Amino acid sequence: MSQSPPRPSVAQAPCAELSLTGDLGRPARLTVPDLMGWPLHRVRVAFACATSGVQHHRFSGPRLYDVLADARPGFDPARRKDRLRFLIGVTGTDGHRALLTWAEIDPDFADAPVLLAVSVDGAPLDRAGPQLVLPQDRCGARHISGIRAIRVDGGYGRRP
Ligand SMILES: Nc1nc2c(c(=O)[nH]1)N[C@H]1C(S)=C(S)[C@@H](COP(=O)(O)O)O[C@H]1N2
Ligand SMILES: [Mo]
Repeated sequence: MSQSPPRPSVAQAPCAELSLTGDLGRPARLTVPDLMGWPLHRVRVAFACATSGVQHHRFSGPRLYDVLADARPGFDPARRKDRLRFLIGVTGTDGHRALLTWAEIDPDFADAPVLLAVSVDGAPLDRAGPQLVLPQDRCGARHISGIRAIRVDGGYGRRP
């Protein structure tokens, strides 16, 4: 009688970690299991790629806004104008990078339903790392996979 092969242990399948840094009261290192602690949203997305045509995917994950707001960005939450100078830089493990503005995801402004996906098409992203999902984008280029860093930068308000 043959034995079934051992299941991969947690040690053999480490979770990717993303660093959340910048002008934040509570910077953090977050894994996909950590991200599952926020309310999860599901979305079906179609985006056009310049090289491979239209792609369809299902994603689930917390809203980027919820995760970043809990990291306490360095603005006065009562003053809406104070938020407008904040940028959000998102970087993948391969160095692919894009910027969002705070106002793009803020419910008082554009309120874009941007997600930090913890799964794609039903497959968990624990090992690959979370993926940025922007249902409002026609092009796929900002759907950054394998996110390794998010930096929130309010420095644009300083005088040159
Ligand atoms: N990390 C990373 N994410 C990336 C890219 C990349 O080069 N690196 N390319 C983007 C582009 S141009 C597209 S169209 C989509 C493609 O996603 P898909 O392979 O799931 O269809 O991924 C996006 N995310
Ligand atoms: Mo693309």
